[in-house]
Amino acid sequence: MTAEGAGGGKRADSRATLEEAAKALGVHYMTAYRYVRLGRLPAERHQGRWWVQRVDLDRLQATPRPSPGRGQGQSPPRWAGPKRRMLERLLAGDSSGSWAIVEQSLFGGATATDVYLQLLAPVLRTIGDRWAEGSVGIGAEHRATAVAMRMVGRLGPQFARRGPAAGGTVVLGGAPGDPHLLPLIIVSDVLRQAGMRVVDLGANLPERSFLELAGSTVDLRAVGISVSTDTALAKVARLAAKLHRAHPAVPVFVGGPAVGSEAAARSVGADGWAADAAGLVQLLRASQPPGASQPPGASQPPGARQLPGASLTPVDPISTKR
Ligand code: B12
Repeated sequence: MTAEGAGGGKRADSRATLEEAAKALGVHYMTAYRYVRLGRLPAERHQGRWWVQRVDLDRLQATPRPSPGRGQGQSPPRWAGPKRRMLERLLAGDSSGSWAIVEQSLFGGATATDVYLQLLAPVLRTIGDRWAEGSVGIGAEHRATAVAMRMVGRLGPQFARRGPAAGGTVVLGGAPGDPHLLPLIIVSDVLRQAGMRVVDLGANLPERSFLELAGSTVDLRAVGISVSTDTALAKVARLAAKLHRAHPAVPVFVGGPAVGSEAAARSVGADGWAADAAGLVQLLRASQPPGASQPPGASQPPGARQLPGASLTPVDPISTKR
């Protein structure tokens, strides 16, 4: 432990910097900072640094973390309360109330990926279902979406990973004609957190631009197309066929609410499908051995694109012809 000033002796041992506290707690500095902001770890700021009392640090270390669960395996009931409250706050258009639920979840040990996949995405789907059945109006749905956009913007930096990303670049874009942007931000953040390099092309990209941008990506590893609306499916089939022609060795993955199964993805010519962003991470990991980037121009016969959990039917050149 170190301490500022010339206090020395007892005083030097009685305090720790927030960096030291984070290390002692085994958490990232930003997590420790969040503890301070949420009042869980008392701290004082001196000369630009945060200091905590050793006794407060010991107390926090002795307290079990009220974790809502980490990663994929947590039990749903732990998210039931946060989901219910998030639904209520989003439908009320309450930005700060919604963000408070996110902070509480992070504080309780959830990762930012958990917040996306266990909290935000399911709640947005509920809002969509309620809109479809007529119990939520279009105004409330748009207002909730605006709040969700702000939350995703605030969470974004948490997904940044230091160090080089291995194994090529994933190009991810929304289907032509499909305005849904949130799924792209969420999926690309989750891929980044998993250590992958992602180019997020955003929503509703014209086919030609999609092809150009994929073509100019030197180390293209895979292409992901997000499809939320059924009306975009025909364009996705066309785009997938063109991507296959231009990049025969590069798998094209398709997902989103308009593609609810592997069979549906297969019918638009995809090489693989996943129900959510975590599934896409698995698909990508399985599609290429770690560290082995595809040599440019390397080609495999279409039938050899054997990916676990992926659909493997080669693109039908007739039904998807230009
Ligand atoms: C917010 C929203 C909007 C916003 C979009 C704002 C924005 N900029 O993003 C607005 C209000 C603009 C909008 C408009 C419309 N919407 Co809307 N919208 C939604 C809503 C409520 C949430 C979308 C969202 O962000 N979800 C959160 C994300 C993270 O979840 P997700 O999309 O399921 O993504 C996960 C997986 O699917 C998967 N995934 C996603 N992409 C990919 C890609 C790959 C490669 C893989 C492997 C996996 C994968 O991983 C994600 C994370 O785990 C959904 C409801 C829903 N079920 O999603 C409806 C929904 C998508 N919309 C729908 C509709 C019908 C429309 C409209 C056509 C309505 C209309 N008649 O005007 C319009 C679009 C108009 C047009 N031009 O086409 C329907 C689509 C139904 C369908 N199958 O066609 C939905 C499903 C609502 C419903 N239950 O009916 N919408």
